[in-house]
Amino acid sequence: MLQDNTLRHVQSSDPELYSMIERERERQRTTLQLIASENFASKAVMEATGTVLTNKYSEGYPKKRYYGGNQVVDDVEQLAIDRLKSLFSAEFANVQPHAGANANAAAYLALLETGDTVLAMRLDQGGHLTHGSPVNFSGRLYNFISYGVTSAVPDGSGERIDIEQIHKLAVEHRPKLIVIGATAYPRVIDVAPVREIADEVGAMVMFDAAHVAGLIAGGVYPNPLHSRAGKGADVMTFTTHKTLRGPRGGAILAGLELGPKIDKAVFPGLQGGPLENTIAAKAVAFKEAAQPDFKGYSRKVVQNAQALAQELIEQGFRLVSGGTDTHLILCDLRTFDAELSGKEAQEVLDKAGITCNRNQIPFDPRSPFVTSGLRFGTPAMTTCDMGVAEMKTIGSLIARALRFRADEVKVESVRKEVVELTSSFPPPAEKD
Ligand code: DSN
Repeated sequence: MLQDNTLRHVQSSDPELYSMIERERERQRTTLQLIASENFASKAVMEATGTVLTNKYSEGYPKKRYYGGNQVVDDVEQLAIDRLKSLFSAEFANVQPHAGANANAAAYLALLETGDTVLAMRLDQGGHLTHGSPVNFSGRLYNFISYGVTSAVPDGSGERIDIEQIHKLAVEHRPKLIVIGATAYPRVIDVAPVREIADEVGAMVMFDAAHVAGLIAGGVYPNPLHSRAGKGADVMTFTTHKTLRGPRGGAILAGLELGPKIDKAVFPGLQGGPLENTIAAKAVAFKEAAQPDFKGYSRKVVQNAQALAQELIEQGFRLVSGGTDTHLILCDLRTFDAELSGKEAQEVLDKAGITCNRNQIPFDPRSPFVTSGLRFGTPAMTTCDMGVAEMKTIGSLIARALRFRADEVKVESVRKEVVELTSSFPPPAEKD
């Protein structure tokens, strides 16, 4: 059953905006959401986001606020902090960052001085803007040196993070910080060899777990704070809305000794008043992620990604690194059709109701705006209860739409099948 109209006040006071929200709701329930960084938050998460907590100013931290009236808000934020520490077995947590980029900015502010040297992954090989891009604050304020992945090899064992290169660059540049973690890297990243390199050169390690935080909570990805080989990352930053399935936002985890520096960097260093309604929704999401069924969900996310990967390979696509062990697939379009760019493929798939994003592949000859790749992810459709059979269907629909992209009737027939498929797998907010 579809949800009741819970937006009746928006509908009566602002019909123009209401119709836009309804159009987006329609889009989300009638198209396939395959953007690797998206998910469907639960009704409880969405309800908490829309509560009276949005009315409160609470600069500072629990029991150390700059405004009165924060007795209840203190309890809410402390609950979120405690649940988060328990979820990741961490000594310290800050739940205030408004986004992943803010979490990274705060971590840099806590750990670095302007001009310090940092090693991080190249954006065009899977990193993130905040990992030192020259158009981002990170690249302007700090001296980032980039590492990448190894070359592709036919058996799929290439395109892995180049640990030898990290070692060489670390010895040469003596960074203060090594950042690991990525936004377009399909394989598990082992923190142990990076920790070893960092210890050799006296650097700290930050793991950007924006994409994989939910997989870590769900037990299908190693916790970077606790490397099996000994000490893990010093700091872990992440977003709460991707695989973790919470509200849009960020968070930071660390050992106790870095806690005060990180708190100071988030506030007053970077942000003003925290969004306590969002922090309440984070608390809901952390509780949900601690339930046994979240482990099953996380396992399915990876199984589904592997099933979709297999189907795409069978349809003639090359996958970066030969496949995936996470929620994410990076697809090289050139073996399927050398003329087809990521930009065109994304536009065709949009028409077919299949939402994904174009992405550069390692050593991409095309620009970041055009690209030779597409990135797919399974967190959102797994939340809708899709399984391996649906992933096979989706892989063949992707191939059909792209193969027959010049034929509008054929693309439209894929669109109709997508509507049919999604009607049996509604997002959680559309259910009872
Ligand atoms: N926008 C995120 C992603 O799609 O991976 C990164 O910030």
